[in-house]
Amino acid sequence: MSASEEIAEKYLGQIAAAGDGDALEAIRVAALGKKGEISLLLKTLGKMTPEERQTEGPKINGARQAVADAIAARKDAMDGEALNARLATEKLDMTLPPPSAPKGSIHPVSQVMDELAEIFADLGFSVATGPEIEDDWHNFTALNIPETHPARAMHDTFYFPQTDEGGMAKLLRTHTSPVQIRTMMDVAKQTDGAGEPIYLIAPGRTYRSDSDATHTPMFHQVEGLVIDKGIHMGHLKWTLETFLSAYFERDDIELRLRPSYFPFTEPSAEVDLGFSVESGRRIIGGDPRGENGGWMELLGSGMVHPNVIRNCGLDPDVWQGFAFGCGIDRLAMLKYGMDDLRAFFDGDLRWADHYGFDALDVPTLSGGVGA
Ligand code: 2NL
Repeated sequence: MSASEEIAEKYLGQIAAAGDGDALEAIRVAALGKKGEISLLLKTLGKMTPEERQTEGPKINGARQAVADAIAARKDAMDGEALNARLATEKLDMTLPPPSAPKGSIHPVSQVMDELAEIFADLGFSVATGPEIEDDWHNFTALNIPETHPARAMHDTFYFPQTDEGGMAKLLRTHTSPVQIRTMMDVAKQTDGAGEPIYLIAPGRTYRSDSDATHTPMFHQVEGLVIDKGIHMGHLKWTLETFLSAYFERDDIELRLRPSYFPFTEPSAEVDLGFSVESGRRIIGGDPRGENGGWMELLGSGMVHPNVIRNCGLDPDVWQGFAFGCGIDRLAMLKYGMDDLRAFFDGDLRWADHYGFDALDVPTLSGGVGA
């Protein structure tokens, strides 16, 4: 037996006897490592005569290959044994709960929209929706907004480059009022101008070319509209008080109406909500005239302008009504305590987890949390 064959024989014996992966690795280093016995033997080939190399080369290389193959085979066998051992001893406990899967949550804006729909449903209002891409007529003209009004300016409203077939400017609605305009026009059409009572809220996405800490280019608005006979400001104030008491879950809500101006209402009123401080925290309700109490502006409202009722094909001498508009994002911030409007639209899951509502455990006004 040549020297290389003897060396190979020795290592093959050790490999067969190796008890674990560490022992096998030690054998590999001793034989095939940088300073391993077989590696050193390979280096001697360089100093041999061509004849010697021709006979010794294949032997030494053969030894190297045989040891390398044996190590690989032994390693495979060890892995197989380890797997068999695990399969024989380990058990799956099928009664353990599964790992939790990522779960979505209800966005606070959607939650507030649901709450609004529920509160106003109790007052006999239905929910109306309409297109977000509107035209000049439904968004401005029908609402008695003059051609020269600043809200129509390019820098306040997102206009589309093309007009519609009739040459009318197309835009992203700046409020949900066009939904009410469409509803009133439909009612006028269906009743041949005779009209019938309308009680609705129109929640949805609205757009204005505006962006800072308190304004995002897309925001959510809810508008309310009542059209009936003999409607007056008293109905408006009672409706808003009833709505806000239910929404903020307080029976001591106070409202302050301040004279204002909107082209689509006359008279118009800005509505302030009274707040006070309870145990160091600012809360809606309580005594706004007390220490640290005050008023915060919440919504705009008024009696629907006769021109608007007429523009929709109804007779303002027969039908009167009130309307109001309010930011939903702001309503959510006040009730659930968020401080930065921009976070509403960042899509950060950590924020949603913190403020969002469990999809399977949504608080409802009728049932409460966990109902
Ligand atoms: C505000 C003011 C308001 C309305 C919206 C309205 C709609 C029709 C007719 C008359 Cl179809 N009025 N909507 C009325 C008063 C105020 O919103 O400050 N919103 C955030």
